[in-house]
Formats: sequence, structure tokens, C-alpha cells
Amino acid sequence: MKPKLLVARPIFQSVIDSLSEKFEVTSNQSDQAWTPDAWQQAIASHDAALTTGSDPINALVLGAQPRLKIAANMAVGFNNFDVPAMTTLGVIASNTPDVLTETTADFGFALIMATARRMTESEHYLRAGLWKQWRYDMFAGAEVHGSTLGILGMGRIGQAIARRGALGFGMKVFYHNRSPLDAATENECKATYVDKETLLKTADHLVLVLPYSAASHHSIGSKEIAQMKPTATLVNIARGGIVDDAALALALKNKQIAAAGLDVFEGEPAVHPDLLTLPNVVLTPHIASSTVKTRLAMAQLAADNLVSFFATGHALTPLNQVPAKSAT
Ligand code: 8YV
Repeated sequence: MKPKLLVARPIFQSVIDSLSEKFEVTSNQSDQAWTPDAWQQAIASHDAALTTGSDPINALVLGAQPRLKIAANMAVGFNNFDVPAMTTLGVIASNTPDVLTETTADFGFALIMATARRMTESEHYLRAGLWKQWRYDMFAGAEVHGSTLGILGMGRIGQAIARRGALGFGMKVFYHNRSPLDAATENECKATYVDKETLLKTADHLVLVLPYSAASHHSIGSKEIAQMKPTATLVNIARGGIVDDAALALALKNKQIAAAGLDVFEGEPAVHPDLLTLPNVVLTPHIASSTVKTRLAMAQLAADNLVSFFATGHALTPLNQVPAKSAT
């Protein structure tokens, strides 16, 4: 008997086809969001799940004696998982590190550029037929090359952004992290560790790339924004909730900082209504990892975690260790 696998969201048909050789696959390709009850019921009748960052796995979803043995997240971030609860209940958690690092860093840089150089704001102006003549100060933005880049959170993606800034754009790169990088990695990224206050005060462009947790909730709120330069831009490609979006909207409205580029939002896909009306913010729908190649690599790594677990008892990129609950 093949193990039963629940694929929570639409993914590549080729990945589903290959998973179907090893699993009895139930695949939600309808793109209908699960109600909490339907999700809990679906999880209860499966041995494995392939989830995305919007699908919660926690004690409530799992119940006291889960049938589920593994949830493979098609994301590097895993704040949709309660990993300690999964460990207690004997459920393996895995994510998709590395395969999206460079692509996500590219997008972080795209948002820095679009925000600093007012690309979407000026495009809307052009599309609205408002462009009548050249003006010396038309959509004058902030310099990117040679400016100071601040990075909050210096994991793999933060480091990839640092390399782009330092080596490609001649930026001075400062970062803040729970702990400094080792000297060799710092040197490779051409980045200097500073405290959070110095980071906020010195950055011309501040990029957030830290994981979401209770500890990082509202890492950027009105107090932090007040310490930033009035000419600064803020980019969030990490997770909704790391920024207090209401405080940011107010700060953008009052020109406390110049502009923001946001790929993630508190309570997404809902977006704070004030952000939707402001011209000095670039908004994208959580697409930083979205190239065809990278999304396929993410889906494939999530699938490989499942296949590996059921073949060997070990996932390839696990987030926890649990005492062996029979994989078969
Ligand atoms: C995903 C992400 O697209 O990997 C992550 O943590 O935020 C994105 O790359 C999203 O979480 C869907 O799973």
C-alpha cells in the first residue's frame, strides 16, 4: 500500500506525476483556500503533506495522535509550522533551503531598485497619460550605487544581497543579526556588523531578511522608523508581521521615510488599505522566489524530502529530529 500524500496547493504537474509513483496523492489543484476544518480533516487522513507557507501545521491541526508522519514545506521559511509541537507529536518537518537563495536575493535587489528609483509610481503616471514633457526633477529618486545598504537578518539570503550590493553596486554594507558572521564570511560579503540602532540610523536602503517568530514580530515599528533617515527606503522580503504595516503606512504618508518596497504583508493576502493608496510604496504579492526554475526546484526538493523520508526514514533537509515513527 502506498502512503497517502496530501498536496495542499497547486504545484507543477510533473512533480505530482512523479510523486504519484510512490504515493497515493490527493492534490488540491483548485486553488481554493482550505477552511480550518477541511484542512484539519484532510491532514487527519494522510501520512504525509506537501505544504506551502500558508498551510499551518500545529497541535490543533494534528490532533493528539496524528497519522501524519511528515510535512514538507515548499518554502525556506517555516513560521506556518509549530516545530516543537510537531516534534512532540512525532511529525518530521522539512523546508527548502538554498534552492531559492540567489533568486530571492535578485528580487530583493529588484525591490531596492524599483523603490529607490520610483519605477512603479512613474509607470502609473505614464500609463495614466499624465506625461506631457520632460522635467529636471521628474520622479527624482535616491541613489543606489555607492549608498549604504543595511541588512537586518544575515542568513543565506541576506548574504547574497550583501554580495550584490558590495560587489555589484559599490555599496557600503552594514548588517545586524542575532550573532555576527564569522570573519571569512563577513569578508566574502564585504559586510560589517553593527548594532540595530546604528543600522537603522545609517542605512540609505534597509532590507529585511530575518525569519518570522514571536521574537521578530514588529521588529520594525514606529520607534524604529523614527530612527531612520527621512531619505531612506525600506524593503521587506522576509515575512508579514516583521513590520508593523499600520505604523509603516503612517510613516510613508508623513514622509518620515522616503519609500518602501514590500513583497510580504501582515495578514496577507490582505494588504493594509492605506498602503494601497500611497504612491511611495512598491507592492508585490509574495513573489520573491518566483521564477519558473526556482519554484520547480523548491517543489522538487519538497518532493525529494518526502520520497527520502519514506525510503530511508530521513528527510533531506529536516527542521527537527523525531524518534522513529515507522515511515511505512
Ligand atoms: C514561498 C517564501 O514562495 O520560501 C519562503 O519562505 O517566502 C517563498 O519563497 C512561499 O512561502 C510559499 O511557500
